[in-house]
Amino acid sequence: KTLILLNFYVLFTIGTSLWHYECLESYCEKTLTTSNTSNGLSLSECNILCHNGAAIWPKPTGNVTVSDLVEIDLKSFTFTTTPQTAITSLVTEAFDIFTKQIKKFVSCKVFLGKSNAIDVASVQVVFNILDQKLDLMTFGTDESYRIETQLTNNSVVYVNVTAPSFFGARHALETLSQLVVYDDIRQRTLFPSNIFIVDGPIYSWRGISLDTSRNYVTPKAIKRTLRAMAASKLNTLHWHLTDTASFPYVSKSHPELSEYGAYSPSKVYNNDTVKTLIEYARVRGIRVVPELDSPAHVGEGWQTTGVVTCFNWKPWDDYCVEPPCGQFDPSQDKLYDILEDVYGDFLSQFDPEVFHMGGDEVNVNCWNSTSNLTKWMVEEKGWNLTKEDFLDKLWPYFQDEASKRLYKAAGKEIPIILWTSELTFLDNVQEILPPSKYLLQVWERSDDLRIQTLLEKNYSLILSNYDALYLDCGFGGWVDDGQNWCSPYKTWQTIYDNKPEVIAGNRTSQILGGETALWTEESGTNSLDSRLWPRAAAFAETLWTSPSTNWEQAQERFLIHRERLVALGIDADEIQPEWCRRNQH
Ligand code: CP6
Repeated sequence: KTLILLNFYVLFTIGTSLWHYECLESYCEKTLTTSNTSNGLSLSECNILCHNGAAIWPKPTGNVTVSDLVEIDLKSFTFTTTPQTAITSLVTEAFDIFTKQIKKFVSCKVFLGKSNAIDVASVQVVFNILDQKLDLMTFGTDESYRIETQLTNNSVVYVNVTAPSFFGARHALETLSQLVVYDDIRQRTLFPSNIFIVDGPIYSWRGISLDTSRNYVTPKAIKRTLRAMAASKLNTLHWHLTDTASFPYVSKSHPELSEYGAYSPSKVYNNDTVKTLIEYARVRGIRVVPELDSPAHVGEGWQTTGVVTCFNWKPWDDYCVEPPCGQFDPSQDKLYDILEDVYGDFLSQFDPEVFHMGGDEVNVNCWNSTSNLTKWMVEEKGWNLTKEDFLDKLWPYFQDEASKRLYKAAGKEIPIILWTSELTFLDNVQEILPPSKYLLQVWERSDDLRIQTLLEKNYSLILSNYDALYLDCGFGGWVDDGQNWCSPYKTWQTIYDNKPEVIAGNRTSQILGGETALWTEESGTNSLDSRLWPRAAAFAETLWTSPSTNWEQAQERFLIHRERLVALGIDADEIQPEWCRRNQH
């Protein structure tokens, strides 16, 4: 009897602790203190502003006033801008995206307490974009904007958007799209006629790193990601295009790389596809930064070139961190000729202001087991076959030769990004990788003291610390021992609270920004949306706003933003029962 009772007790307590669910709290009153309530809003109007109109994601960094809802005609949005300038077509396209987007966003059950008969107003957006030429996101691009409205005799709402660049102006459109409200009890669209918003990002590099080598990701899925990025004001897609497992990029000069290296003739990114994706990104304020990872993380595709060693060697854990193994043989002169060609293909297609050369996870034993390479090291170079000489001499030799060819292909010294590695943690790293020429992307844990050392050595950093920002973890078990290789699942709360200021202390100015990363050993087209979203949007606010508060103060808005992503056709993951949102109104 005691046993049975104990059993019941255990089952009951486990059951309640696992399944007891509390809806996330409303913070309406807190929001309204920053809104102008002079027109005497009723409680249900408060809910509208709180849950829709004032739920801007990411939260603006400057002053926000949003009030005085009027009924508007959703089809009446028009815009004016200085005519016939270089960026007119960009503005037109961005506005087109905006008008389609607001139709998708305005759907929520709301009840407007007051029933004032107000005229149906039209909305006229006036753009004042200071730099009329800038049509590419760069390091220095000012993405700030300012929105001010004027209501003329209840029939036209003028929305003045002032921005230093097109990229700020398009962010203003994202913000405006989040202010449209649909009262689906009286079936009318509402819009705040009194808006004053000053906003701009704290960190300039706000990205997602996407691996399309371990599993192919369809261009359609990448477009969904770009839409979600734009809605969250993320501005950088770091495209980890190739790795040991596959080479899906169709190189103009070396088409054999994808012929041998793609998973199938259809699982490639040809020139047209890449061009379309880059343009799709650009009008949404997103730069695409390509990565050609080497000297490790190469293999499939390079079969006919003879410049890769250790390819698919076994046992793999003697020669690399994950199968299949593969690494460039730096002693091969023709390696650098091929690299120059392929870098040229990437550069002419992507026209990036910075190039990602990867550089992660080199295995010294792979090089040490390659006899023609060790012979060359000893006989031609007079180096020793010690770990020091592999790290201190051979690897820098490769990096030097490869970067010279990159510069040659670019016609200038283009800045380079490298992942942190044993190379970047050498004592004399500044001589090998001058901080004026190299940016480092950190994937170590946020509490790794070597990050401080890099900061002291004056490197500018992009944060992708794996303890918060690696989103690849699925159900595990892709290795034959059944081990789950990805690090544990990161909650959006962990991601939101991953503050660059805490990591960098008084050297925050050296943090360019950060990227959540999606490695695709156990993800790909089918899981892309739910791995990335809404979690990548959590980090978008951390980077844009640099919030002084933690996730608890953001959760209400975050839930609403998740619904916007769903409205944009993104299969963002669920994070609470739908019941909770319905009962907030
Ligand atoms: N592939 C490449 C990977 C990883 C890295 N580079 C990786 C390492 C550790 C974890 C997850 C992914 N799969 N090219 C590291 C930068 Cl936990």
